[in-house]
Amino acid sequence: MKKVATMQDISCVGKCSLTAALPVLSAMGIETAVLPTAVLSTHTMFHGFTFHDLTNEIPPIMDHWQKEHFHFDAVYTGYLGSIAQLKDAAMLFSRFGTGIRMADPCMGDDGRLYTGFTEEFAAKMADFCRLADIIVPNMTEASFLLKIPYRKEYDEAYIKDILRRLTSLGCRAAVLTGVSLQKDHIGAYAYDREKDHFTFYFDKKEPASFHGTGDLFAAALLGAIVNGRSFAQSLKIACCFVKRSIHLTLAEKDHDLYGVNFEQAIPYLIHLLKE
Ligand code: PXL
Repeated sequence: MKKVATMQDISCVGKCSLTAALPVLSAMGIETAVLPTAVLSTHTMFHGFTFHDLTNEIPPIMDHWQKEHFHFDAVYTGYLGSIAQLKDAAMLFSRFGTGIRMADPCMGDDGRLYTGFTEEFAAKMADFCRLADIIVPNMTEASFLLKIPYRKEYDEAYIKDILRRLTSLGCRAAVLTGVSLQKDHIGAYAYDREKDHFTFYFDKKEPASFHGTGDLFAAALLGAIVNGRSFAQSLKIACCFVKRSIHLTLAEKDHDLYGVNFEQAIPYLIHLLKE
């Protein structure tokens, strides 16, 4: 059985980070070890959330894992709350990153950093991305990683340039999420620096965007890769899964904005993986 270890927070309500990654990877038939970085009452888009930092727990957990000689086919980081945790994430990669190392540099959306993040953190995140094989930023995160202004309008040449610059940080491949080159289409565009090869997947845009879709995308992408799917197939699987989750959410009359209905898209995800 394939094994993945993922390091990110637990937001008790609000479907993102570990509460999204864990069910997705499990559904894809992958044993998933978790390294929780913090416990929050909700994710940070709610007002008044509680936050209990677990930074001090991370090194002893890794020490124990090492004593037990645990091995993972992939290690992957999501939302990290501090510069100290970026150092621990680097440690996770150096101690357990013999397989695939993926970093999802969660820190912003819609041109802005999430509550609690700074440009200093973004610069340190860019340093950390050097250690990964694959990074999966959205357009906002890419602009903060590269210290360039966020653009809402762009063309394909711009996306290719951004992807080349992202891999120049030191990672092998970069996947840009939330790319829209045609008004009614959205998808992901990727670049593999070693093969000097671009790949993409686009589909018709659902008429709303939601919180937590980046986390679901990253988990499904990695799950497909760990299951032996090609980079291009994995991109398609992750995009289709997220699109279906949004679609199912919008079909619910009283849906809210704090997370998508990915649970009922899980059978479809399993179907995509078997295709
Ligand atoms: O979806 C990314 C994410 C993960 N974890 C927490 C968050 C967010 C986005 O806001 O607040 C705690």
